Amino acid sequence: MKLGLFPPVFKGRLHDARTATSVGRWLGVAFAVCFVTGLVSHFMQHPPGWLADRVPSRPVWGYRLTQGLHVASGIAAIPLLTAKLWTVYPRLYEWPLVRSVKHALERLSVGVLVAGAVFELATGLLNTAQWYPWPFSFVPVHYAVAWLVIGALLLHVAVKAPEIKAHWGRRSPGTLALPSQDGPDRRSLLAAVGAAVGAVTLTTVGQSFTPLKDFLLFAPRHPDKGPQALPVNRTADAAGVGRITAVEYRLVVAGPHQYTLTLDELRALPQYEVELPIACVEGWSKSARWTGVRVRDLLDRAGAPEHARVRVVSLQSRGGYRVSEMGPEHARDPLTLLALRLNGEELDPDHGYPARLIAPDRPGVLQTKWVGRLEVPA
Ligand SMILES: Nc1nc2c(c(=O)[nH]1)N[C@H]1C(S)=C(S)[C@@H](COP(=O)(O)O)O[C@H]1N2
Ligand SMILES: [Mo]
Repeated sequence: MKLGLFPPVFKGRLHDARTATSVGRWLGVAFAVCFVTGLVSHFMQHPPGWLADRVPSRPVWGYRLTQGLHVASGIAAIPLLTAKLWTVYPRLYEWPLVRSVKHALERLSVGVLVAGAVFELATGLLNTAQWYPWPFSFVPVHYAVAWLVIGALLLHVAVKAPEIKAHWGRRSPGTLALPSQDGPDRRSLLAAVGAAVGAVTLTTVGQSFTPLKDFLLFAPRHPDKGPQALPVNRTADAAGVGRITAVEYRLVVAGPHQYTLTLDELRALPQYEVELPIACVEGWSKSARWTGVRVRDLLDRAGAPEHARVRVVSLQSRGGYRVSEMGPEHARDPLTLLALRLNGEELDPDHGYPARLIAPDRPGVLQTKWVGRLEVPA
């Protein structure tokens, strides 16, 4: 390329619409899965009023599946997006920069799409590593930009519909004769991208899909590492919860008939055992055996109405996760426990000793540890 010549000439092949379509449709699938599972996660954590009393507690593995898919599809999208950007980057040098108002808007929407997509994948990936090196609050920003990306993506697909249609099938139509010698190269590129997706998936998905845990390479948390073979997101020390002793511990159940229980009294109530996962929003999940008292039994004794919502309050004095709320589906579920034991032992302090909430189909962040109060509106 001669100096000063603009725009540059791209002699490399595969920077064409057919390659862009081939990679783009898989990227589209990854984004669609990621967006829908992200919405599920958002609404389970922050249900709007009309949903708050209806958040389902079944299937028990529901959130584990959707959040596992959310993180896996986001990670798979990284090599796909990289390949897609490589395919189309010569368009950056398109000249003239803008040909019409429509063209300007189209380029602008692609700019929003690329910037938003890179932002979502980067912040999401760092979130799975529990690393928040930015000044804004992750959840609302990640959520808002997701809408921006999906909007720009739908617009992009609509604008490109004719080209996508022309290149979707196995063979390109005669009207768009492409150099046929590109076929093998394109297949090699797609095979390489497929291999990259397979590799990043295989080496990370074991953090939530435990049968593949032996292949874990890059995942920040291994499902077997942690006290009582269960990972910990925030330790008792990190949460500022001092050692809580059995003697001083009290559980307050505040409802129409408020009462207080000591740990011995809690242990003397009927105990149930359930097998339920902790499914962390940050991408890991692991099933465990929990033993404790049914929350619904505790609520009945306080005279709580059947449809009451419940606030679960931790002894942790500050931090975003010290309180969680639960609608009747979860509060009345026979599997929802105030757990005292984990895998046959007393809870480790890092798992919420002496008592923590465990409920089916619920984001890990809402499985409150070091529970000191259950509150129902009087
Ligand atoms: N009080 C309190 N409960 C909490 C948290 C917390 O920081 N404080 N972290 C939550 C998060 S993000 C997760 S994933 C689970 C993890 O439970 P574990 O440490 O027992 O595996 O606890 C939840 N319960
Ligand atoms: Mo979490």
